[in-house]
Amino acid sequence: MAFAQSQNYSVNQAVETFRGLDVDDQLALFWFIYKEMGNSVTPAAPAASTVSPEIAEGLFNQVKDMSHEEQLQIQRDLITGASTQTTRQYGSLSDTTKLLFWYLLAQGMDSGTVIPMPENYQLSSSAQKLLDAIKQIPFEQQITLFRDYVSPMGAEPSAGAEI
Ligand code: 45D
Repeated sequence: MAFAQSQNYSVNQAVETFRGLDVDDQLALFWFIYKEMGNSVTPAAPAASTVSPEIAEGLFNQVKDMSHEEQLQIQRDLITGASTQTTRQYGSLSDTTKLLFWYLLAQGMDSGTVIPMPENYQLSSSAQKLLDAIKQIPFEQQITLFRDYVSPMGAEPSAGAEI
């Protein structure tokens, strides 16, 4: 389909397609994106003024200490928008801090503190197509895409209550 080759590739369209995938397929695709990005993220970091590393790390440290099953459940809950203490805390972060949190999770998978991808996991063909398309868009637009993708995840902190 022209989607992947299109010069006028739309970030919004990609985000919509991403969200339309099965929850597990979204997680797997996000993981493969992380693997593709390699070390290109670190240089972008100083550009950010709206990121709170301590807050992202605080939430990540909570998740790191949970069982693998709970870690996976939390990531699925973030995508589906289920309301739990963790997803409400996530919902109170700035968009860039949310992105940093996901980045820390992926690094945790690399270092063994977060549940790893099953071996030989096969992306669905629609997820694979989207991955191929995302690889072709410029880095700045990729960042916008990922930020738009993670921004509405999680749940609203409830008013007047503890998070
Ligand atoms: O058993 O300006 C499956 C900052 C199947 C700095 C599974 C930045 C079943 C400021 C569900 C697949 C660094 C924030 C298991 C910029 C099964 C700034 C598990 C940029 C186990 C620009 C799947 C940040 C799992 C960027 C657990 C660009 C999958 C960050 C988990 C990009 C996947 C972050 C995860 C990315 C993917 C993070 C955690 C791409 C994370 C991806």
